[in-house]
Formats: sequence, structure tokens, C-alpha cells
Amino acid sequence: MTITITAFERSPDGGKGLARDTRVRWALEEAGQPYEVRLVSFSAMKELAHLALHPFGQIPTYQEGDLALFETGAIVFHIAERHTGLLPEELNARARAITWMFAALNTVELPILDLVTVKIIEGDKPWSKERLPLVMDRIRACLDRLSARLGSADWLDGAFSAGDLLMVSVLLRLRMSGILDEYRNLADYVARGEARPAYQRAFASQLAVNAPNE
Ligand code: GTB
Repeated sequence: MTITITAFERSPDGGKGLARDTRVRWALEEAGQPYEVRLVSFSAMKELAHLALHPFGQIPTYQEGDLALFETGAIVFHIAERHTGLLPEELNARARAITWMFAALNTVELPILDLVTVKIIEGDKPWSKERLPLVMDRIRACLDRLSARLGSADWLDGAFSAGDLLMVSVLLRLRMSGILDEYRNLADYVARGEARPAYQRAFASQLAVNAPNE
């Protein structure tokens, strides 16, 4: 059955891989699943046809036969459950990998999104300068713990899993801020994720849509 995902017709990052379709593309590449991409404009995202797929009018969505999903965590979990390569077979190891998926999205991504809000969305507000150090402190508190847990391991819990895929995707958002460079092992961890051939293919395919024409 054909898998179709949605992505920005024109991503605001110009193809740096920061929009959330990249993590879904990456999961599909890791799982060796071919997929098609339907590009949507910002206005089309708010129209009824897209709202039927994504109640919050966002990308990415995932369609496979009569199944339609939204939320990258749910989509990556679905892909990981149905194909090999993203979740361990052994049940306890599998449960731990799923725990890291939730940790990436529920614990680590939240302060990182606050940074985007304070710097970009609310950057012109009078409180944003004052708020920035507080947000940075919350990110560092989280990264201190993550860095300590990762230690010198390649991945969070044994072999690469969907937990690592989501954690690396979330941490990538920090690259421009420079905070990641304060944590050598986390910077190396992200680089290891980006070096995976499946990530490279995912990145290249989203870049092909967004890179300005030569
Ligand atoms: N929790 C949802 C999920 O994980 O699927 C969040 C989905 C989401 O935020 N989608 C964004 C969207 O559709 C795109 S990824 N926004 C349009 C809207 O809400 O109207 C967020 C994003 C956008 C742009 C960049 N960028 O250019 O750097 C990075 C990330």
C-alpha cells in the first residue's frame, strides 16, 4: 500500500531539515519503506480537506490505505511497530526504547520549543530578552541530565532505535543556538544520527523540495 506524507510546499527553514516531516522521512528510510510526499501550502493546511487529516492544520500527516495519522510521535511509532529496524524485539528493551521516544517529545522538546518561541515568535516582545536566560537554563538542566545518561555510549539504550531517531531530531533544533557544543557527547550523538545513510536520504529529499533553484 502506498504511504503518502505531507510536507511544507516551502519550508521556512529553506531545507535545513528542521520541519517535522524530516523525522518521518528518516523513520521511513530506516524502515526501507518507499513513500510519496504531497506538498501543502500554509493556506491549504487550514482548509477542510487538510483539517480532516490533521485537526490542528499542520504537517506532517501520514496516509496508508484508509489509515490517516498525524503527530510525528504517533507516526514514527506506527512505522517502528510495523517494520523492523527501529524497535528491539525483546519486550523490555522495546518498552525502554518507547520510553525514550516519549522523553524526546515530552521532556526534551518542550524547553527547546520555548527557545524558538522566545527567540523568533516573541522576539519583538518586551519580555523576550528577560525570558531568554530562563529558557536557556531550563534547556541546560535537561541536557545536563541527558548528557550524563548517554555518557560515552553511541545510543541511548543499546542499538539505535526510534528513541534515538526522535531524540536526535529534537536536539538538531538546537544547533544554531550553540548550546549543543557545550556537550561534546551530545554533539557527537547528533552527528552520529545525521551520518546514518537513512538520515542522509531523508535530508536530501526534503532539501530537494526546499533548496532555491540554482
Ligand atoms: N506535535 C506536532 C507533531 O509532532 O507532529 C507538531 C507539528 C508541527 O508543529 N508542525 C509544523 C506546522 O505544520 C511544522 S514543523 N506548522 C504550520 C502551522 O502550524 O500553521 C515546525 C517547524 C516549522 C518550521 C521550521 N523551520 O522553518 O525551521 C521548523 C519547525
